[in-house]
Amino acid sequence: MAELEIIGGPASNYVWACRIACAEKGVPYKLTPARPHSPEALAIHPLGKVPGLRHGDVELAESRAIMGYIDRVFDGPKLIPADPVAAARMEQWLSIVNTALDPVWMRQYLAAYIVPGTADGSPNRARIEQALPIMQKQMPVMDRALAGRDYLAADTFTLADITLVPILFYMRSKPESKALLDQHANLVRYLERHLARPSVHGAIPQAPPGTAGAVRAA
Ligand SMILES: N[C@@H](CCC(=O)N[C@@H](CS)C(=O)NCC(=O)O)C(=O)O
Repeated sequence: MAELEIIGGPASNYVWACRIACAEKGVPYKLTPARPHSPEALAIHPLGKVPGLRHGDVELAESRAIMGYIDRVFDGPKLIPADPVAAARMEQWLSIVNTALDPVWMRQYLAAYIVPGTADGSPNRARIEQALPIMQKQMPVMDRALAGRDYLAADTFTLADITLVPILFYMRSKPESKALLDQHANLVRYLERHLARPSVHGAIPQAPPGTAGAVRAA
């Protein structure tokens, strides 16, 4: 079978998620670091985002599509539950992570530190202060969802967990989000548990997004 290639810098939470999916399935892959909007990213993603996937003649963009493909094409543990109700719950939580959490926690809050757009390069306090009240409402929701549970959506590690864990990891890296996270014991326990998973641990980013190291090979 053709070699699978993941395109995107290893610091991207979504690139990391696709790498976790590969590792869970035991699929070897080549990582081709690339920045968003680089020719490599634009060659696959219509909007120039990362990650992208290449596998023989198949080219795919968007982490959900990429991870779904990996899950269906390769043997190994199912990352999308076979049970329709569990699969639907997984989609529900994955959608919440992708459409509600990532835009605020990563694109707004974390980005205010790493691509602040301020004249002197200091963190963009206005964007941080805008994000925090939303995060203060969302974090308890996620914490309650994990009460007494090891996984977000099913009895097994699914695409919902694979997508959430990298985002939670980044929330530990900045002061306000770390303080907020530390108030949510279920989220902290969940993050610690899954960071120790070999598939997750093996691809922990060595450099923050937006830095030169973020696109060097891991
Ligand atoms: N919905 C996309 C989101 C991917 C995404 O936001 N990637 C970021 C890097 S983590 C990116 O390429 N950002 C550049 C941009 O939005 O223009 C997915 O699930 O793959």
